[in-house]
Amino acid sequence: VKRPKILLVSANTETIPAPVYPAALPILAAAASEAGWDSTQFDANLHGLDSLPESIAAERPDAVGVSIRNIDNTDSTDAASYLDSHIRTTSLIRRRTGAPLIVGGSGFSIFPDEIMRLTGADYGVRGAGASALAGLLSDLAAGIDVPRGLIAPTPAAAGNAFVAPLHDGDMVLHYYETGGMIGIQSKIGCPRQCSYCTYPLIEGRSVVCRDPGAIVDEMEHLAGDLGVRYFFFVDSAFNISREHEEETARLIEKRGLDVSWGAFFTPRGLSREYLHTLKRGGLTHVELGVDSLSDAMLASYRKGFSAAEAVEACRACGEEGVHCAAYLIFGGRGETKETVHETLRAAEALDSTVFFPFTGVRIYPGTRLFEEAVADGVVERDADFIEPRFYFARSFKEDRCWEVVRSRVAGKRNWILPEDYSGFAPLVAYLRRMGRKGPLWENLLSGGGDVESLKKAAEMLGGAGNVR
Ligand code: B12
Repeated sequence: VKRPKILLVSANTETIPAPVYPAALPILAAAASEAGWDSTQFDANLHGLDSLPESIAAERPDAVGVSIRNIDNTDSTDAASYLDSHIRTTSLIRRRTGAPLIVGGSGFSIFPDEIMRLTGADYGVRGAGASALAGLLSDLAAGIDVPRGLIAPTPAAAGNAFVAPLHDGDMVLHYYETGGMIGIQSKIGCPRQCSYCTYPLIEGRSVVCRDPGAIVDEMEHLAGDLGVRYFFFVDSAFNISREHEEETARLIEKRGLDVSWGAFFTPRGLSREYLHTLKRGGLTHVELGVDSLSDAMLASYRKGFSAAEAVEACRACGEEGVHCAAYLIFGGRGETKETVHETLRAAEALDSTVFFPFTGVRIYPGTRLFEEAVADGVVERDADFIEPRFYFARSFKEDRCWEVVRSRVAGKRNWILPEDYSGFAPLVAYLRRMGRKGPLWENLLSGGGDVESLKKAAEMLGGAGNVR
């Protein structure tokens, strides 16, 4: 019997700050396989959207799944929207095949109704997609007339949210070469309360941890068969369930995997002991969602930790010899000249932490910030939020605080402003050509001005890489 086939398309073409492996595709491929379907993975970066018509003609799929990861770049200083490109992709698919069109993804999950309307997709899956896709494909193969629209994830979905991803070797190698890492998932869900954040909308608030054995099996497979030595845990926040994380790290160590990895962390509980255990299991890079080092602002964002805890976490990383980066947001609700200075003062003491400052907070419907922004008269409730809109505290703009930040951090190697990204691109490209893996931001600390001095700096850093 001929098995039905699904073409899985990653529509993402963004390559800044780095090309990001579409971790959804191998998961969806595994889900399709469980439902008795074959799959082919198509990646807009690797294969190019121009060749999508050929792939459709060659594969003659019985269904097409499109993964919509990004809607916009959430950068208020240089806003980009990807929506038109996604709509072009789905219309192209529509013109070339009558097969059911299924959409999903993290970006999709924030604006499911709007994207269903804009793409005219037959089916949409909000949140974790494996079980929902497997269920839908089984029904379609059985000839069941599934009503078009959003598929509500079944309550059982969380329980079997994890399948063993079916990686496409070419795709893994492409992203490992260009982006220096492969994304892997260890848990789904985020119970935290950050006022502006979409993660609970995408993944839900209840946390489901994946079996550590399965996580490490996947790493072992990617390391052994494809030579992947650097991973990024794509969990909303990695340190949510301490025992699970330590068990995973111990297992990596026990199996003797020669791998390094990074992840997003929240400062609370980032003790030296905990970091030490993770480091023994390969942790090299901690990326902290700090947002601010002013207690007033941390309370406004409902971050659930204090400025002192954030500073302590950065120090603990330094003391354990783990690279540490902190993301900051300036200009959110309640930001004033004083709170900006508080953050800058506290950051000054942390010269081995790399800071990535952003301004303004992207307002998403369904978040607490959305309600606050409406109440404050910053936005109209029924405005179109798929177009990026940002919350800026009035006094932040009036007091020209971003200029204050820029002038205070000018010349500091450990501050990377959004406008610096393009300047560092040659150094990053150079380090990648030398085979360096990982996020590389720790090397930016020693970067210089023009391309030549960047290259010299890169040479001085040596080719050994940050891979153990
Ligand atoms: C980890 C992460 C990063 C890391 C990636 C590291 C790496 N090497 O992989 C880094 C820091 C590099 C990063 C960068 C960016 N990110 Co980011 N990132 C995330 C995060 C936390 C997880 C993404 C992930 O990989 N999840 C795991 C995979 C397996 O899940 P998934 O892709 O969602 O797929 C599942 C479901 O969505 C569904 N699904 C997906 N596709 C499909 C398709 C079909 C047909 C079906 C049925 C189901 C389905 O099933 C999958 C399996 O369960 C999300 C937030 C979140 N919690 O989702 C933001 C998120 C995706 N990022 C976002 C953004 C904006 C960016 C940047 C543009 C930010 C910037 N200006 O730098 C860049 C873009 C980079 C790029 N080249 O694309 C936004 C996108 C929303 C938006 N506003 O557009 C998100 C949602 C965060 C947010 N602000 O809300 N990111």
